[in-house]
Amino acid sequence: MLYSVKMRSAQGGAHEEGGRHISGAERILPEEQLDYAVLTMLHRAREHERGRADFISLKVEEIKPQEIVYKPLLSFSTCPVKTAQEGHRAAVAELERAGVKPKAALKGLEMLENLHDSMRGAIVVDCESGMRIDGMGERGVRASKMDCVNSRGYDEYMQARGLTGDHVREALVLASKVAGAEGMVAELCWSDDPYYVTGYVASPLYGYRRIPVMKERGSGIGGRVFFVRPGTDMQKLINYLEEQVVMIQTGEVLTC
Ligand code: PML
Repeated sequence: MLYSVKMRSAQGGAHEEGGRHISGAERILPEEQLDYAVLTMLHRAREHERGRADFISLKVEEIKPQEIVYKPLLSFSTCPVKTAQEGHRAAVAELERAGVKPKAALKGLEMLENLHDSMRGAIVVDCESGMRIDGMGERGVRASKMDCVNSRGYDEYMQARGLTGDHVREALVLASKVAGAEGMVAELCWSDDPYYVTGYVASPLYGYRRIPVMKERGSGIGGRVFFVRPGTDMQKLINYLEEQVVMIQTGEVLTC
């Protein structure tokens, strides 16, 4: 049996009482790995570079096998950039290549640049008009309930490519779930961790394009924009991203 473990932490009280979001994490794991996962999350909530959390919520739920959908891991490659300016240019080019109109790509980028603080969820934007269409305010749409089928195999796969750490591990799994949504054209993301400047553009067509520099060091603002085709059923999309349990697997090494 698998279990979903979720952590969210905030400063100044709970999120729903106006507390500032500090960190979040989520895993889907077999029972024997639960204790370790809970302790790791607790540690992460208390040690985060965005600040000291005074509210930590941990939720553990059983997942029934029939609730699970399987999706492939996105392919992975890196754009050679050295500055945030180059990173933004590369991101816009990648978004356009994936099918986002130039105006919409720039608008999405601006939305992330102009955030006053990080959002827990993502902004959803029409890939042609560049209009925000989720109507979810400061909360945004949260991509949740995903993990990889074989955690150890996935860690080995990442390490073999020189990719270590929670950020990239979690981001590639999340991006793989997001790219599997109906109507999804591309995702733009960079981290809200002040000392982690990497971001990415992910798409069903070109996979996970990692962009090593997307912001200046020290900036605690980051987030995600999901670009979708006009006419995408938003209720269905939100339900998939927030509620559908998705386990990610690759063709060869990672399947159990
Ligand atoms: C995050 O930390 O929330 C996003 C991380 C984005 C980049 C991950 C990477 O490829 O290193």
